[in-house]
Amino acid sequence: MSVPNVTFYHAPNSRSGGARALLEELGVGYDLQVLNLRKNEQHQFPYTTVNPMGKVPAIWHRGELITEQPAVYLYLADLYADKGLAPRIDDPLRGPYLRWMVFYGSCFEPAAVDRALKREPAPPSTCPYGDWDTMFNTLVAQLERGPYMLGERFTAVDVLWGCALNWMTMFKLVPELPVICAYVDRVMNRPAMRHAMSLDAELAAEQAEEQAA
Ligand SMILES: N[C@@H](CCC(=O)N[C@@H](CS)C(=O)NCC(=O)O)C(=O)O
Repeated sequence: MSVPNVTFYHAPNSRSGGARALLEELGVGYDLQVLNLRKNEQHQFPYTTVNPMGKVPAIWHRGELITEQPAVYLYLADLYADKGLAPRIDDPLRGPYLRWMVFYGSCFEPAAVDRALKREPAPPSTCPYGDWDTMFNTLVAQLERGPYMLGERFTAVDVLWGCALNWMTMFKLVPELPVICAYVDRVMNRPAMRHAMSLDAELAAEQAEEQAA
């Protein structure tokens, strides 16, 4: 059954880059709507009527809004299930797939932000990620099983983590452990990922030129 294209709201050099990379990995059509974050378009009409949070990535599809990176990735990979980037519900890998998608948003990002801002986290028993070392060591142990997050199988969760760890290591927000660097290289050097990154660089250059004009 053919589905209508998703409308994808994107800004270059932002968290929506990974969602675009997933669309490229899936090899599907999408209607691209570009926002210029430097012009604050995300907090102005008409985008405020699309996503009142003023954040990207966002998707509109079949009259509904999808936001938050793990939800966007889960939605797209399931929407195009025939592309094989999401373990199905009867696959034993479905559980770990969901776990690592959600771990990203509910443990890793809050921990990385607290750490980057040198903020005192909540006590481990109430903190959503426990403490940095436990969270980070849990992530590293999973990556060490490799070559991908779920083992031999490349899935949408690798697009999320590959892109995130690429940024985080670049900005020294996460230690550049050999296992992390090797994982990032493995994911980011896939042809579709490289293509998505070059599309993003083009968009960023266009926006920079516009700004300078
Ligand atoms: N919880 C959101 C966070 C998205 C987010 O923070 N996006 C940033 C781009 S990296 C953004 O849109 N910032 C624009 C702003 O807040 O003004 C998600 O996981 O998708």
